[in-house]
Amino acid sequence: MSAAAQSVDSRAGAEQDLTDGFHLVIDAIKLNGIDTIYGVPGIPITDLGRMAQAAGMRVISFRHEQNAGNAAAIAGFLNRKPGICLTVSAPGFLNGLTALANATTNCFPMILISGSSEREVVDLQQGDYEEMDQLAIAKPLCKAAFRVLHAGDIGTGVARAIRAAVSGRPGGVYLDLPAKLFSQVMNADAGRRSLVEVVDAAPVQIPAPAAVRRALDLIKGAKRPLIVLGKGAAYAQADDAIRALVEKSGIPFLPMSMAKGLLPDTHPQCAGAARSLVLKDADVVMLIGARLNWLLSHGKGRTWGEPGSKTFIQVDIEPREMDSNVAITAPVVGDIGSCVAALVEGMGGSWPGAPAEWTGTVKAKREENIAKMAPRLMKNSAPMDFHAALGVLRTVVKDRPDAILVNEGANTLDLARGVIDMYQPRKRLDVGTWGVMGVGMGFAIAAAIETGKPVLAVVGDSAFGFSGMEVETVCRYKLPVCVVVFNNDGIYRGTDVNPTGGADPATTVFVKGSRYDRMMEAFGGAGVHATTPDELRRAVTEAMASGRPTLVNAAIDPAAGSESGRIGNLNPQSVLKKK
Ligand SMILES: Cc1ncc(C[n+]2csc(CCOP(=O)(O)OP(=O)(O)O)c2C)c(N)n1
Ligand SMILES: [Mg+2]
Repeated sequence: MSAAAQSVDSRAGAEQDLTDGFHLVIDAIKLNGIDTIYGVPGIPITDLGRMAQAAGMRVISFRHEQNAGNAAAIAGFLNRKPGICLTVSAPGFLNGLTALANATTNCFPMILISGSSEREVVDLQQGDYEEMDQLAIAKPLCKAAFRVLHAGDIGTGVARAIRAAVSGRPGGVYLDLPAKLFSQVMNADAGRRSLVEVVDAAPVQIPAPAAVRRALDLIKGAKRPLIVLGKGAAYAQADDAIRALVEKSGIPFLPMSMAKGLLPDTHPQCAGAARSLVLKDADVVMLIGARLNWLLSHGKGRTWGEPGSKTFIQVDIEPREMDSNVAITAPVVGDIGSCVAALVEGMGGSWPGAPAEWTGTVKAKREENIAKMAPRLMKNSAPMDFHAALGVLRTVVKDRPDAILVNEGANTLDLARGVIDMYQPRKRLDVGTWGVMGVGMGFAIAAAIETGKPVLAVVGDSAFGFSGMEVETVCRYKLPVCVVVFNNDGIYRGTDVNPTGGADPATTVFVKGSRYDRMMEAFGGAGVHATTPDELRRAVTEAMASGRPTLVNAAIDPAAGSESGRIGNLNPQSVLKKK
């Protein structure tokens, strides 16, 4: 305890003149407009959660910290405000850490607040209850990490965490609050004055006019221009400016997974269904809030056609993103909203549209691919394959464009991404940059809490297993979440066999014919076992209309999936296996 706090403590008078660490943490968070905490209770933060609830915050208790962390992360993405995850020390902290690292990788603003043990004991490694040097462990996995030792510094700690999470490229922040901090007492007035209301937490960053002109000159000279919209463009909430840029330029656009819906997938300029063609043949590519990571084959290789055939423009808030994989000819550094607005303004009143020959080619390819897929989506077969089941969900989302779609799995993810059209921004939440399993229920719960809209979670049976216990949380908070488990008896498919012929099942298969629907029933929600597209349609339509927690066990042909969905090529191959 600081000397100042101690002296206040010793002359402690009427109780109402005092505050403590518990209340200062809550006051600091509330002062900054954050009204929800996702977490798991326990020593030393049980009372913090109770007091936060008593103070009018929503405190959503999960069954595992990783799911609470994923909820906080996606709340951050949806709101452009850091989502907060609250955990206990050591094991709870570590459980939350995967979500914090995933948030940082995906540029979602979140703050993981963990209680921690006695500094003096931890640092001498004397074996405290849940002993761990959490700050040191968190540091390399997040954007910034802070520890607060004195109650009077809580306001500063929370302010720094908020700024670090949302300014520049957003990311995860760790805030370490040792147990002793919570009961530290100080004068209430001084406490109030110590809090910081963060002004302009994510300041705009205006791009240099020369950078904007350089980019526009490239676009003007392009024969086959392409705009790639990334998750950063969705995060920016600059939807009108982005639409203006796309429509004024007439350039085909390709949305990355979580940018789907920024403009509707049915927009005449959407090149989603002609992805291979546009990546291969475009000559000038403008990336907006999209990184040239593995998801875009690093901007090179076969996907991108002839070597040297591309010129890149990149719009990003992070200057160091430029040239990370290939040379960026026209970097435009600034926040997406400011950059896109500057580009639109720079185009003036008489911008020539994209060359008609190119837009015509893209349109023809797109229509050809959509027509090819159509019959597969209408098959009324049992057992269902992925396309038959997804054809149903595609119409459900079309009827409820305001609903939020959460998606994870391998085939379940890759095929849903292609089949289910999105119509509104930030309605598709998925495994993101890491392709991580286990985000499903955390994302679904936060999406329901933060938006009040119905949520449709389309998840593989393996993916679901990583966070499935949270269906209890869905039921407890009575959330409008409909989970559809694509149950193909395993990871990628359910038909693998143990090569030895032994009694153990193959490594990728689960209990055959499992009834995940009964998990939801166990907690009072609705469970439906659907074996045909018609049964699936009925169940999901009813769930979306009623808002009742529902789990549909969609029985998918165990033979239907392919290894690793669409990214089987990333599996290393054994030379020996091929002998
Ligand atoms: C945390 C984590 N662990 C493991 C993996 C590897 N992995 C990728 S997809 C997947 C599950 C795929 O099976 P399922 O969800 O049933 O989808 P399906 O292809 O069967 O539709 C796994 C375990 C991962 N991506 N993330
Ligand atoms: Mg599966």
